[in-house]
Amino acid sequence: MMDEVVEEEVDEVMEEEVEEEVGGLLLYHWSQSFASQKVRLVICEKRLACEEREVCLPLNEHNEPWFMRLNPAGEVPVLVHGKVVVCQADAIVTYLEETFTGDAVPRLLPEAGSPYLARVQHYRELLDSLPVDTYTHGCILHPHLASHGSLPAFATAHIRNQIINTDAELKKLAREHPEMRDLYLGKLRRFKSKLLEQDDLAHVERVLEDLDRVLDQVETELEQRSQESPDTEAGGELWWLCGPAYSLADACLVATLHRLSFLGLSRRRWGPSAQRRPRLAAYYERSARREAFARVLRPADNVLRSALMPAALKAARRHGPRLILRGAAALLAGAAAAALAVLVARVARRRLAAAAVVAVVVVGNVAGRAG
Ligand SMILES: N[C@@H](CCC(=O)N[C@@H](CS)C(=O)NCC(=O)O)C(=O)O
Repeated sequence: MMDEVVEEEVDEVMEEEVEEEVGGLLLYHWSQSFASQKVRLVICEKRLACEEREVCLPLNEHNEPWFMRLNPAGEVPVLVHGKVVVCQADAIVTYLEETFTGDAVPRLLPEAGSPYLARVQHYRELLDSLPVDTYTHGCILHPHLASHGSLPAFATAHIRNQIINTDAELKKLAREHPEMRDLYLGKLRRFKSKLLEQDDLAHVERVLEDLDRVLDQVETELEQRSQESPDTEAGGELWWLCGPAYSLADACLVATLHRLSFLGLSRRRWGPSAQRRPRLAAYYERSARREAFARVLRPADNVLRSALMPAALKAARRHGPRLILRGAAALLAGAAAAALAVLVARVARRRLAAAAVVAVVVVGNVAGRAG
């Protein structure tokens, strides 16, 4: 794995973009990317001002050379803070926690020595160990695994096609950018081995069983919290996964639960229809009322963005230049035609005038001769 925090001169391609951001935070992300969502939840919970730029995964923008130069793995999210570039969601979150420590910035990691620290770290690691891409792509490749996803069928089909086309896309990029050939071919190898797993139904089912075991552990932990919480009697259950304060572990858990719900994997796992894990159901409901959830995970256009926007952008990108060229050609042709018409008219006018003069002279001569 590459260095996660790169503290060096960012290369020339980025120079312009970074310069205007010195002192500020800039996050390259994709709204439907799980790793990006986790980081954005943390940024929002910490109330940090951060400019965001979308890197459209369905349009393969993450594989474009400018982005690969920023993160050679070609993955979102990437955080740029002045001249510091941080890749990997977990490293970004740790960087933010260690860098922004003012009194006005909520802490999401308990202080060293706090009895809650080990618990938060345990759940961060446990939740991060779940291979989200396996069950996300697993549900897209084996739709029967999910019961009620938010992705419409055409979007699922679109993503499936994109997964299938990745192989050809990466090979094409490797041919077109020989200086980055090894990066693209390395990515292709990683992609193929992941795809083999995602395509293997038994493997995806095993991953879902692991997920269930983690959710059971979370349910037990939440049960413990509700017994510790002084407000349980009043129906408050104000504590979070690891203690009284919302933590990085909560951001991981909330993003995971949202992803399961988005994919259609939640109804069998918690809530009234599942009739199991009531603590988890209550926890998710309460989490969904947080501002960060509304800002990051609930934008009504999320599905549209992931499914329709890329197609529209692609069409604009593919046909846009042609349309602009056609428009420009039409304008040029029109201008040329107009100029030609004026010229012809002028010449014609001169010719007409000349012809008229000749005619007058001739007529005059004839008349003179006749007179
Ligand atoms: N380990 C990385 C994983 C990031 C990751 O897998 N990002 C996905 C989106 S959630 C991505 O960019 N996928 C595009 C690709 O791999 O081509 C992290 O935690 O940041």
